[in-house]
Amino acid sequence: MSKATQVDATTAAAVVLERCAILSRCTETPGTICRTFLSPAMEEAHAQLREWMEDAGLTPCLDCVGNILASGDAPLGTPRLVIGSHFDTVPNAGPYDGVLGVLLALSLAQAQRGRKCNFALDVVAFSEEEGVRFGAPFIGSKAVTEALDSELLAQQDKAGLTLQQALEQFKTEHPDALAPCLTCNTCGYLEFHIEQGPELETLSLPLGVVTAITGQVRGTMAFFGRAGHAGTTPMAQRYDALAAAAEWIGQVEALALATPSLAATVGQIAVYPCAVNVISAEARCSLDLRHTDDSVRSHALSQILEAAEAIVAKRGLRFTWSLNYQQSAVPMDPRMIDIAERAVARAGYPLHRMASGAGHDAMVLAPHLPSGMIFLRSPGGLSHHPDEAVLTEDVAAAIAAGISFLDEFDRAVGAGEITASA
Ligand code: HGY
Ligand code: MN
Ligand code: MN
Repeated sequence: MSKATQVDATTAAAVVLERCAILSRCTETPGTICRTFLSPAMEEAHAQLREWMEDAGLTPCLDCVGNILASGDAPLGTPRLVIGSHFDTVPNAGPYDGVLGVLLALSLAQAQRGRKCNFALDVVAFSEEEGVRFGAPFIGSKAVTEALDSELLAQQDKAGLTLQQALEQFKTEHPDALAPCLTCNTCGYLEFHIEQGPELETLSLPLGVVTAITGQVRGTMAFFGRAGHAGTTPMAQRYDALAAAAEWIGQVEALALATPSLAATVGQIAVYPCAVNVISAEARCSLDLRHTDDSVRSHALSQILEAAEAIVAKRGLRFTWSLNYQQSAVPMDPRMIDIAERAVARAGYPLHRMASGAGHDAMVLAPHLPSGMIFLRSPGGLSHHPDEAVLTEDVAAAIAAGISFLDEFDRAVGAGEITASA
């Protein structure tokens, strides 16, 4: 292993975990972890990340969607590798989803300092991956790879502010924030992330190399009935929107249980007028539907919409469906998979290729850059939960594999297998 690999990965792992704990205190809800897009908690995290990025010898730049891209010093034209992840969270989150990838990247930048090689290492922290505030995920990584379209900019948060207005407000507060973009000559993206599922733990493996990221559809299903008196309206004469939604949610779950590898989740429901003694007039449900095979996912969506049609026909109600987000399954770059596998093996860990059931910024970068992901085991397969965990020895394994990845990537750039984008 190279000189850098002598870096005591366990000591470096302890620093990464301590920093995860520090960042978990940048939260909108003291006592739990919640850090949403452009919130004051995110601003606190900006300050802390910039300090650590400068300590690692990088130059951090804030952009006008709240991403921070921290660049390593290198002559103009040097090919660049970006390593990072997101640092926003879901509500009541765990301490590792996203931020662990940013802090592992910083640990590698620290280990890389002063090393002479064919590429420069940049670290990125994306500001909005979860889609909590505006219902649309990946705003941070989308902003650096493509323009944010007018439909996305018009999405509103709970306070009725559009994304466009929120970005204008942020720009006013941060006039030197740059236009979102990757440094020129960026030729690769690597993301470390907790698996967030049970596969690696079931196999007793510390690391996994991701082959593809599942595609997903997110939307809102709204049922419309008629409000009525809970005491005087006979059961057979009701147009109960919440009862219709409940029937539909049960059918969504049954379909997913009957379709191998399909994941379907109704995570939100809003009811109107939401009173104990009033029959519901409206019930709006979120739908998150995922499968690595786009045709299976789209067939499942048709079945879910047909189920809603049958339910409202039977009950004399109506429904509307609005698609909020659609993303096809995305394969990782074969060269990055190969480099990651060589790195994991060189670091002395068993190899395991796997698909990702969770979405990640790498799926947004992949159409623009050779992209790869390395997963760390999730104890209990738990994530999007305060008990989300990661093992110190697995963080040390990721650091050792990451340092080997830098060596292997350096060889690949030197051999012309990966070149700087035009
Ligand atoms: O929802 C997801 O797949 C990811 O955690 N944003
Ligand atoms: Mn997440
Ligand atoms: Mn994540």
